[in-house]
Amino acid sequence: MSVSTLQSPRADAYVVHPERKLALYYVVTGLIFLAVGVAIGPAQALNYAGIDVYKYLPFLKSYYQGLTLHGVLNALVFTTYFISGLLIYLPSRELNLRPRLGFAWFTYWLMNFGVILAAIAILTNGSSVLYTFYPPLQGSPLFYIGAALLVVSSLLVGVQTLWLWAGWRDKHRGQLTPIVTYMCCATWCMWILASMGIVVETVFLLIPWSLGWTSGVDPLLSRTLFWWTGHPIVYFWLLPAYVSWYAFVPKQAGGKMLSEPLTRLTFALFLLVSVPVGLHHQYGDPGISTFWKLIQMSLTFVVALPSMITAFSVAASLENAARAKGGRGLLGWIRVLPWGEASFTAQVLAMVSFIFGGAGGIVNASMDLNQIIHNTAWIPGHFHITVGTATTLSFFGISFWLLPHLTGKPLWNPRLALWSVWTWFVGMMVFAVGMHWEGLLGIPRRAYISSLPSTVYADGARVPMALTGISGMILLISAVLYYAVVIRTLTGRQRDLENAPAIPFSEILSKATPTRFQKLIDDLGLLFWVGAILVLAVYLPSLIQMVQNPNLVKGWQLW
Ligand code: HAS
Ligand code: CU
Repeated sequence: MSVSTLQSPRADAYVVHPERKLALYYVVTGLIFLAVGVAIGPAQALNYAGIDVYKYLPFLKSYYQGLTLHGVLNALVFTTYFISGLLIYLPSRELNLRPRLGFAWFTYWLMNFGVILAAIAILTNGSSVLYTFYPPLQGSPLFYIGAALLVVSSLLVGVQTLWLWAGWRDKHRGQLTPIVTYMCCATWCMWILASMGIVVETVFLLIPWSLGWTSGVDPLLSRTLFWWTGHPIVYFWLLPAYVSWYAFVPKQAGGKMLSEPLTRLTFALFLLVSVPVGLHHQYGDPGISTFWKLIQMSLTFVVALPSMITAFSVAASLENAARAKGGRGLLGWIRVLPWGEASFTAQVLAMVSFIFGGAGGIVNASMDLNQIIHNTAWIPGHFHITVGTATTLSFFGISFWLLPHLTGKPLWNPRLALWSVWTWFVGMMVFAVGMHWEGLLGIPRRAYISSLPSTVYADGARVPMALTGISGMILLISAVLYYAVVIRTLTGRQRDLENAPAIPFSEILSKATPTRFQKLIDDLGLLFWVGAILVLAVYLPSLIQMVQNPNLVKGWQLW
């Protein structure tokens, strides 16, 4: 693969940087899918308030069709587009190298094709299998082919980014990879290792099964392969937000990234230990030995460490910025941070939500506590303050500078943008309180409870149910505000690419030097293989046992 170096003095214009357009298409397409997914959200929240609005939504055949659309579009589709655009664009700008555009656009259209197939399958009510698509629920082949294409095209974006990096390394032997590129490439390497489970599951088990080529499928084997990917996918969603928290938010706060070596160590740890932990989603599954569940539980606690490092180092970089501006006191410095800036505020509120999301994650990971909350409303409570806020609100914050940067059009109504950010944060926090609480009262997740008489589930749950319903309304308002800002920004007439906001790369307080250790963790290929060996070591014993004791079932369509 050849890469061309860009030397023009007009380094910021469209002609010189056609990859801007690519990133813009990815990001905007992702936001369009999110708009549809988010629009269904209030109906989900009202369900958990005991109010059934599904009967008024004639285009949805069931609660489960709505929930499938909501989960697939928000958690799988929006994230993959946004991340693909961002994580190929940032390294290409930092390294000043252009990706192969023909191939890059092919990948974009392949992703669209996959999503359209899956969308047809869901919209025609052929695949209300929810975003985890556990067998024996059986969707249409289009759904699984579409999902596989979505994953494969994201992998192709990753490979293109790694090619760019390899091209840079060839010309800069002995140097450490620039930090943003390092973070992006580590994320892509992690995703390549992570996605193997779902690729094997869809290609070898689910597609042949849904086409009727095999007599049945083993639910346990499929679920295990799913969670091989299903846990680390959460870091595929989180790490791009971390890229911004480490590399851009300090600059937006008026400060610097604290420590480059620590940042690199964090991402190296994620590459090593994100994947071999998926069994913490299967503590309740029979047929997997407790020994391997405990090993993966322990590794789950290890993978929380780089997030704890992140909490301290990002907070320190904010404190540093605030004190340089005259902030005083134990916590008084927080006041002088730029709370008037929507992009900054979105991301810091996303961080605050993640303090609670992360704490809940530790509860989930503890095998004994997990028994109390597994499959209850607690779980959606957990993931709306992780992927729904830590990730999504960070992406909103990023979009507030990225869209003007990519289009040359100024952000429309920054005040409204700020309102959208606060309402999203408040809405999600209230939702999380309501759902965690409902979960503790034993209300199951993914249940059409509003169709039942309230005496079945609502005793003692009135307050959390009310909170959940209210949060859905707050989030609806927030989404309207956010999309008003996005649409008016994109349709604005004024365009000045040359003076568009630059990518807010932060300066670094403590830079990494090419010591032996730093060179070692700069070798992402080596870390990838060490990570792969660890994954195989903790998964193969369970997988081999499942393959040797197949328990095939035919498909069910319960909707
Ligand atoms: Fe999770 C279930 C465990 C993180 C998403 N998780 C889910 C599901 C989703 C999800 C979608 O062990 C549901 C899947 C399904 O449908 O069944 N999760 C964890 C653990 C972590 C964790 C240990 N989860 C995430 C992230 C997600 C996510 C991130 C999305 C992006 N999760 C579980 C488990 C289950 C689970 C079990 C299965 C439960 C079951 O029974 O089904 C850890 O990675 C968390 C570590 C995080 C921290 C917090 C660090 C805090 C930071 C913020 C700092 C704040 C600052 C602000 C700097 C230790 C970095 C300062 C403020 C100023 C004002 C200055
Ligand atoms: Cu997990």
